[in-house]
Amino acid sequence: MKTLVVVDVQNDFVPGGALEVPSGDKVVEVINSVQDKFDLVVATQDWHPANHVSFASNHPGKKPFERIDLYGEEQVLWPDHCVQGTPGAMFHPGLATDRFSAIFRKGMNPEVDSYSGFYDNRRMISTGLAGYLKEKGAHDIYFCGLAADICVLYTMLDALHEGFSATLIEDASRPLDIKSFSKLKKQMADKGIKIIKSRGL
Ligand code: VGL
Ligand code: ZN
Repeated sequence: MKTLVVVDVQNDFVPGGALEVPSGDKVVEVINSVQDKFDLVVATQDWHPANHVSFASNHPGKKPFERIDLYGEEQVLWPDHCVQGTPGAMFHPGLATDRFSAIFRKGMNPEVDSYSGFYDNRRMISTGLAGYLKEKGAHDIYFCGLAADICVLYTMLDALHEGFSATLIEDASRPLDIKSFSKLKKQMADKGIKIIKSRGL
C-alpha cells in the first residue's frame, strides 16, 4: 500500500486566503498528477471552531504571528483560518478529491492546536490516522500539501514516530517561511525524512 497523505490543501492556505502560503496554489496541479501512482490516498483538513486558542482574535491585544506561552509551550497566534464550514476551510476547488479514501480533520479542540494530522500539539487527541494507516497496511508513506514547514512537517515527524517511513514530495508542498526552508530541509533529512521531487516517483 504505497500511500499519499495530502495535508491541508485548503483555501485559507493559498494566496488570497487568511493564512496564505506563498505559491500554495501551485501544489494543486502536482498533487493531482501524482495521485494515480499511489494505492491509497488520504487527506487532512485543518478544521477549527471560531473560538480556537490559536487565533490572535481570541487574545485581546494580540496580533497575528505574535507568540504566547500556552501550557508552558510557545504558541504562534494565527489569523483566523480554516473555521469549520467556512469557504476558507474547504479544499482548494481545483484539488482532485475523488481518490481520498478518508479525510482526517484536526484542530477541533478549541483549547489545543494541532499541526500534525496524527495528534494534537499536546499529544492528547489522536485523529485515528495512525490506526487507519496500519489497518490498511500502508507503508512507504509520501507527504505533500501545506504548509511544508508546519503541518506537513509535524505530520511527517509523527509518522516516523509511529514507525512509518516518511518522504516529502517537495514540489507538491510549499513552506510558509521560504527563507528558512533550506535549513529546515537539512533538519528533516537528519531526522530520516526523505525528500524527492514528483518526477522521481
Ligand atoms: C497550519 C498554521 C496553523 C498548516 C495550520 O496547515 O500548516 N499552519 N494551522
Ligand atoms: Zn490551524
